[in-house]
Order: sequence, then C-alpha cells, then structure tokens
Amino acid sequence: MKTFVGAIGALAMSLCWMGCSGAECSASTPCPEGQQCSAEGICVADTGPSCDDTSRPEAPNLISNPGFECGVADWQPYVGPAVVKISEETSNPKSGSKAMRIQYTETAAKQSRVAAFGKEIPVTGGETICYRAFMRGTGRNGHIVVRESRPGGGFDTSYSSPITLNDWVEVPPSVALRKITVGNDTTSVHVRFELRQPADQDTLIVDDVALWRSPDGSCSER
Ligand SMILES: [Ca+2]
Repeated sequence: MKTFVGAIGALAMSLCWMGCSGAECSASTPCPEGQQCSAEGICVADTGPSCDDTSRPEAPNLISNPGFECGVADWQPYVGPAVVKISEETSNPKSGSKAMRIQYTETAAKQSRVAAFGKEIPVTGGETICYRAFMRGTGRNGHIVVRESRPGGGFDTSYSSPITLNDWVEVPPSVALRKITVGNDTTSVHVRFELRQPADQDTLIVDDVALWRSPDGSCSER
C-alpha cells in the first residue's frame, strides 16, 4: 500500500513538473512554459498581454481592446473587407506592441468614406461621457466619431485632425473638447475612426482609444 501511494505521489509530481497551474513560484522558481507567476506567487495560465486598459480603475475604460493588444478583436470595418481592410499594426504603436491599421483599396465604386468601428456601449440618456484616442496616417484628415444610437436614428459627434504617417496626434486635443452629453433618448454609443474622400491605399492608424465616465465630470482622468 505504501508503495502504491508513493507511486501516485511521484506521478502527480511529474505531471505538475510538466505544467500544473497552481504551483508555487517566485523569481528564482519560474513557472513552466505557457504559464506566468501571479502577484500571489502562484503559476497561472499566461494569456498574453491584457486586452483591457486597467490604468485608471477609478474611471474604467469602456472600450473593448482599446489598445489593440489583441489585434483587431471587437473592431469591424465599415464598408466591405475588399474595400477597407483592418489589421494589426506592429510598427510604431503609440503604446504596447500593436495598433490598428485601417487601409482603403480603391475599387470601381469609389467610396466617399471608409472607417472602422468598435463595440456598442450602453449609456444612460442625458449623461456626460468622455472620449479620446491617438491617430496617424496618410490622407488629409483622420476623424474620430462618437455615434449615438437613438430611437429615431443615429447622431454623430465628430472631431477631425490633420495626420501624418509617422507622428501620433491626440484627438480631441484638449480636455475641454473630450466631453459629450448624450441625447435624452440615446441608448448606446460606439466609436468610429474614419477617412473621408480617401485616395487609393490611404491609411489611418489608431491606438489607445478611451471612452469613460468621469467621476467629477472633468474628463481629466486620461
Ligand atoms: Ca497599443
């Protein structure tokens, strides 16, 4: 019997050596490949960089995958993928290791605008929200748009800025311009990034998107 228990123990140890999560770890005792050492000193699954922006817990960012560290998950092209392609951009991100690239390919039917948009975010009618992002790219201007969904249709608040390919520009450029008080009948919003009257292969690159509720109404948290 004693031999049998010993064999079970040895088997469990060898399995954990191969990668049981929950094992204790430290700087000198790292976790197996595919796991990372948690703040509590326990091996947990390594899920890669966080998709979420947790930098301001007092004013949580409501955008999913706001820094594109999970590629373009939760973002969609506006107009078909043959015309506008969205993809992850790994060259010169604003932060982390990735940004989002929106690229227009001109077809026989020239488009007056192409865009990418994020997930729908529920809001309360009449509330004030804040928004901000960084853009670079080609073409005349990049546009950030907050689209309100209302029973009678949509309502856009837009801010545009000249862009260049290599330098990030913050939009809107000041705290005072980040505020939107949504309509009394607005039920949700989403954020959209847009090129208007694009030329073939014009590109808009976006990173660090934020939309949040300001605890003191100032929109100065981010
Ligand atoms: Ca990023």
